[in-house]
Amino acid sequence: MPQRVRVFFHNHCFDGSASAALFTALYRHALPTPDAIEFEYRGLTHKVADLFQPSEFTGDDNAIVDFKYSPDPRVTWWFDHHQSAFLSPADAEHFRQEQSPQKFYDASYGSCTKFIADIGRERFGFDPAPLAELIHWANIIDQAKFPSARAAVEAKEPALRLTLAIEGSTNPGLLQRLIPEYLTTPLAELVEREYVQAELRPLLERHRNSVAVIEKRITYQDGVIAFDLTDLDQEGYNKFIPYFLCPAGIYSIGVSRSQYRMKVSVGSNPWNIVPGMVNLAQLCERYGGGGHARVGAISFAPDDVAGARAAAAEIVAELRASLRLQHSGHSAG
Ligand SMILES: [Mn+2]
Repeated sequence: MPQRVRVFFHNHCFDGSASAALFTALYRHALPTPDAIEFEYRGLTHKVADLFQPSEFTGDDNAIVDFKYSPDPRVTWWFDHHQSAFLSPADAEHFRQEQSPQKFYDASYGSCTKFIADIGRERFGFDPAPLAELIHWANIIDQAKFPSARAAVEAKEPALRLTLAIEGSTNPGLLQRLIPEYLTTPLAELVEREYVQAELRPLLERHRNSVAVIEKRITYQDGVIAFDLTDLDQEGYNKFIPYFLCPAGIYSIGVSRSQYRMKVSVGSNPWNIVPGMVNLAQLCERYGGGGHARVGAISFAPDDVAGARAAAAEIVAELRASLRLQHSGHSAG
């Protein structure tokens, strides 16, 4: 009877899929068996409740990679690097108590793929060198460490094309094919395969269209980029587009519409950091939103275009004023 291994991974994520591939290679190395091993890949998505369907843990081994911890005893392997890896303090305690030699957590890693590679080498004598390309790109993509906004938006590198397909595709068959092929095929060759190109063509067209639309709408003044897409269906545009179109921009504020909300996105240009940047999480919290220091967002009801626009206008004015203060040397520090 073949050994059945179920690998649960962070869906729609390059690092999640690369982690599933690294784990597959590590498992084959760590548990060599004369029997065939069948790997099954299941993508997991963040949502409000019921992250895991316990009925899904049906493998002889069940592994979770690049995703939250589950205390379910049927889960036999776990790797994660997210800040918020545990759904509850009880889960964190469960992980500490169990001290499993097959469950690993380190939030200092930029990608779970690199984490699995390093643990594999240190603990299991696994050689990740043949997968160096995959590890390299997972590390860049998961930390958004692109050399420029142009590189991020033009997505010419095979790994960035694959990311566009992985993040945008709704076809679960895509990653079920890609993950095992990562182990045998260079990314430049993978991206040219017809099943990848079929996903990529419409997504690339949508991506180019959103660059063109944002270019028409964009205004720039005093370091701040602003645009309004509330009359369009432009959900999920690439967040680096404003800085590609306007590299001098320090902050960008976009108002856009999705099925469930009006959204004000407040971001800063990773390639144009200035001293004394405003904390965007705190700024967004004042409007009931949140985020990180460098990028935040605020949600409004789907019909509250006026509220979203008013908040965006206030934020644009406040951020412009903060930069003018700095220029005139009266920074409050
Ligand atoms: Mn990750």
